[in-house]
Amino acid sequence: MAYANFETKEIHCKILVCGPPGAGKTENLRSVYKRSSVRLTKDTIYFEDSRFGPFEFIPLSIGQLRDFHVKIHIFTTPEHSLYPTFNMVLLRGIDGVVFIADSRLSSLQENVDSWLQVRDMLTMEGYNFSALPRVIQYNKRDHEEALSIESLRQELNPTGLHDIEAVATKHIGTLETIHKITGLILDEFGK
Ligand SMILES: Nc1nc2c(ncn2[C@@H]2O[C@H](COP(=O)(O)OP(=O)(O)OP(=O)(O)O)[C@@H](O)[C@H]2O)c(=O)[nH]1
Ligand SMILES: [Mg+2]
Repeated sequence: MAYANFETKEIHCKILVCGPPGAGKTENLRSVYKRSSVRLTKDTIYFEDSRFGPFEFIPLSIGQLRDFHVKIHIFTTPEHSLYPTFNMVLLRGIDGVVFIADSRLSSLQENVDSWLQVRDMLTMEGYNFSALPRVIQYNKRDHEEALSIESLRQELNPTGLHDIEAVATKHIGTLETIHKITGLILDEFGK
């Protein structure tokens, strides 16, 4: 749950970035980190070895909401993690979910399966999935094999969630995705 610290004037949100293997989760984090101006770590984070640990994580400052600083914690975890208990801990207190879909025709089934897995996993963790802020990103729009947005929407987004096109390798749509999910989380928080 997003929370406000009235002493430090900060709002913290936790965002899960998920999607099938190879869809571009790490590439998204790398791009968001590169494009964001306000960083919360002293040292540069390197994503060169995506297998450096059981999860990848970046903390960012995203801006102001009234007189509060909004800080977001974005993380992604490998689909078939060897650390189930660890994953369970990571999945606590999520405020919003970004699903990175691979736009290629050959990945369609994997996208569908992965999205269902995310829903089941979070439901098992006690979330009301349909009430959780969610954004779908159609990545790899530059790929010659990319399906039309209409087809992807039909398969992955029949209920009309917020969605966005991206080419993570060219930094297109990456930070916009994070802004979108953060906006949805803050709307909820405001209620
Ligand atoms: N053409 C193209 N390639 C992309 C794009 N985004 C990511 N890739 C490439 O797709 C491959 C997989 O990207 P990753 O970011 O490692 O995917 P991932 O979702 O982190 O994969 P796992 O960690 O294995 O689950 C890499 O070679 C990326 O450079 C894109 O928008 N367009
Ligand atoms: Mg990765």
